[in-house]
Amino acid sequence: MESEADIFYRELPKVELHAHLNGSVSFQTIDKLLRRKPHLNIEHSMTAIDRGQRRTLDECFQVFKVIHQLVESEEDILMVATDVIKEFAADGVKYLELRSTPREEKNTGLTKNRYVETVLKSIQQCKEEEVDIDVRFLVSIDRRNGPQVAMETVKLAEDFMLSSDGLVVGLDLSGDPMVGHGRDLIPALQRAKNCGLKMSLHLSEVPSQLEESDLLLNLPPDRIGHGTFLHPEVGGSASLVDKVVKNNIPLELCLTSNLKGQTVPCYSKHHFKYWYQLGHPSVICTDDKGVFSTDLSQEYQLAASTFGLSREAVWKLSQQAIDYSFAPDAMKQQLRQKWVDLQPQVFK
Ligand code: 6MZ
Repeated sequence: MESEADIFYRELPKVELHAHLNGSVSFQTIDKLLRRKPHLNIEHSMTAIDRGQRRTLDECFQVFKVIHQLVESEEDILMVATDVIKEFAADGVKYLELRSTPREEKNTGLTKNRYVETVLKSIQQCKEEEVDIDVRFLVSIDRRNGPQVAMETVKLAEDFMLSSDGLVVGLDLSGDPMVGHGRDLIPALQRAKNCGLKMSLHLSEVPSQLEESDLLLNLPPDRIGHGTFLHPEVGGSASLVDKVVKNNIPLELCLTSNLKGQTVPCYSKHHFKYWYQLGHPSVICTDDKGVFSTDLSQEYQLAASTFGLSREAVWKLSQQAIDYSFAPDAMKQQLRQKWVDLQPQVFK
């Protein structure tokens, strides 16, 4: 049964800015995919990390490979994206920025173009069904695939930014942080910036990436994913922090993901504390709600209980996230109004 606190966090209107599509697939949707593809011999334990379990980040990336085997046709993508959007809406998320890496699948004839079109179709269908959520899309570059694919991905994102009626707003740089070097991706990212794509970059998700983070911060990005090892207390540097602060770059922080992926030792040592105490723009996000068996309400509740945040402080966090989104100004205004309208009900 839901406690009074559970209800508060679910009813709290929320903004999700860091959600990878294939990492967000729920247990229920995985079930439907498994039934479609019994020949793959995949089990639930291979697609999610349960409560209390932890894996190395490397093992987390193996999980994505398994999910990719299950999601390989337009039909799969449409179902997965639609389910994910509706689940976020049911969790009280009013604005969602979904991100995903366009994939080509020889087996099913899927192309990268069709991949993006299919995600956009699911966003449009949810809108037509009046699901209570606004969704925008970020095209992901998987750093593993190198500079040439990164440049192609930027061009793809650029085309869709111009033709998707505002649904594609930007670019994400993600993928296994141990593979490749950000230096090689600078030309592609610079091009993205020049053509007006908003940019969220995974930065310092693992230790010892000071040089790469410094280079990427010079772009500068519009938001940072994780930034776990940027600050000096964990081997980062004052000059990196300085760049983030001077450029006022919001951080997307994902507590459970970092704990389960073992890049932070425990919740109380999560870098949320450092940045929050600094008064720096920080947004609570899920990263991969399916893989890490969580949702955004739980993440807010976890941040509040770990760091002693009052309900008013939690409200402020969720409200400020609107400012850090890549939504157009008119939509930000509508969202702010929604928060005003919902406040009496949430604090009843
Ligand atoms: C870096 C991550 C990630 O794109 O197929 N991804 N990249 N760090 C993380 N922290 C755990 N979690 C997910 O969704 C899955 C892909 O998102 C990226 C990886 O590239 C992964 O393959 P899509 O929808």
